Amino acid sequence: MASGTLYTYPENFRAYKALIAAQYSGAQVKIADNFVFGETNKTEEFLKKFPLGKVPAFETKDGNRLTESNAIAYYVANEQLRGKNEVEKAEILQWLGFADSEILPASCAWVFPLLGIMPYNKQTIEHAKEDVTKALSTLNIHLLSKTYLVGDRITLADISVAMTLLQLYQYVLEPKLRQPYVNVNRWFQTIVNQPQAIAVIGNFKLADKTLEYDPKKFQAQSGKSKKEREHKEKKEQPKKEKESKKKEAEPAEELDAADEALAEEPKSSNPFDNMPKGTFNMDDFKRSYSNEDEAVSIPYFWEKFDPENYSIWIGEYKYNNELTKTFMSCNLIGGMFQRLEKMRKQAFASCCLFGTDNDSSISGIWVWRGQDLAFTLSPDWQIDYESYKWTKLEPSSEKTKELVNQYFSWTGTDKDGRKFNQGKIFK
Ligand SMILES: N[C@@H](CCC(=O)N[C@@H](CS)C(=O)NCC(=O)O)C(=O)O
Repeated sequence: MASGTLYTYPENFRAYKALIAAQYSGAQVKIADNFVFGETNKTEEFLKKFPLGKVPAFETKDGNRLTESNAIAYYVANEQLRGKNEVEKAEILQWLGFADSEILPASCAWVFPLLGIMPYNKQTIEHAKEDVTKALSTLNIHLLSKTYLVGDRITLADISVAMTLLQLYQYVLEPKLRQPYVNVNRWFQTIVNQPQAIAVIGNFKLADKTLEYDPKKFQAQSGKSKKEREHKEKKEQPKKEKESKKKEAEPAEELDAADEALAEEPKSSNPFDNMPKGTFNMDDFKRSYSNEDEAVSIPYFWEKFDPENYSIWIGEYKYNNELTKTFMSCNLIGGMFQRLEKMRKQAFASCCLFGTDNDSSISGIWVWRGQDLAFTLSPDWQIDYESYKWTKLEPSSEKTKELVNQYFSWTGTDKDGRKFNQGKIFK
C-alpha cells in the first residue's frame, strides 16, 4: 500500500485531492511537520528534491518523489478511484485536464483578487466569470443523467473536479449564482459530504454571499510601483527571502536584492544615507541573528544597539478582524517586505502572526536607522505602512526588552492571548 510524506500548507485544495484519495485507499499519507509555505519549499534541501519549489509534493517511503497534485492523488488512490477499464481511465484523465484547464485558471482569476492575493482587474474577473459559466454549464449537462463524472462510482475525476471547484463554491457561488447548475450542485454536495471527504475538509459550507472586493486587502498589490514590478520580473528566481529560522544563508547574500535596488538609484536617494551611521552595525547584527541562536544574537543586539542613531518600533496591523487564512496573512507580511527592498540596508524586523485561521493578528518589532518613522522618508516605502499602527519604543525600558526578546525569538502571545503561529524576518 502506498505510503509517504505530503508537503503542503494547511487547507490546500490541491493537497486535498491526495488526502481524500488516501481516505478511500487507506494509503498512509503523513503531512510533513513544521512546513511553512514560502520558506520550507524554498530551502535548498526542498529544492534539491522538488526543483520547482511547489506544493503539494510527495515523497514515498522508498524515497521516490512526486509533484503535481493529480499525480500524487493517483499514486495514493485505489483501483476504484483510478477507473475500472481503459475507457474509464481515459475519461478520468479527461476530467483532470478539464479541471486544470477549464476551471482552475478562471477560479483563481475570480477568487484570488477577492481574497486579496492577486490584483483586481474588472475585465479579467468578468472574463473569468464567463469561463466559470461555460465550465459549470458543461458539467451540468454531463451530470443531468449521471451521479458521478465517470462510471457509477466515485473516481479521481469527482475528487479532482470537486476540489478545483471548492473555492468557487466557498467564496463566490452564492445561491443566485449557483441556482442554474442544479446537477452540479447536487453532485458537488454528494462528493464533499462523503465521509472520506469530510475526514479531510470538514463540513463544507456553501457561500451565502459572494465575497466582496476589498481594496485594503488588495492595496499591497495594486500600489506596487512599475519599477518594483520590473525589478521583480528581473529576479524571476525565487526571492532570497531567507527569513527561516534555519538561517542557512549569510546576510550578505540576502542583501543582493537591496543592493540591486540601490544601484538603480543615485546613491543619495536612499534616505538612510543622510543620517549619521552611529555605532550599530546592522549587517553584523543580521549576521549574528542569522547564524547564531537567539540566546547569543539577542544579547548581542542589546550590547551593540545605538539608541542615539537607531530606533525600535512596534507595528500592529489595523485590520486583524479581516484576516482569514494564516497562509494568506503570511503572504501579506511577505508582500510588504518585498516592497521595502531599499529599506533593508538599514532596517531589521521580526513580524509575527499570532493565532489561527479566522482568529489571528499581525504585529512586528522593527529597528531602523534614525529616530523617525522610516516609511515617511521615501514614497517607495508607503504602500503598506498605513495599514499598521506604529509606536516608537523606549530602548531602555524593560517592556521594550521583553517585546524585542519575544519577537526576535518567536515566542509568546499577542495582546489578546493568541499564541505565536509563524514569523517572518525582514533583513
Ligand atoms: N500544477 C501543480 C500546481 C502547484 C502549485 O502551483 N502550487 C502552489 C501553491 S498551491 C505553490 O507551491 N506555489 C509556490 C511557488 O510558486 O513558488 C499542482 O497541481 O500540484
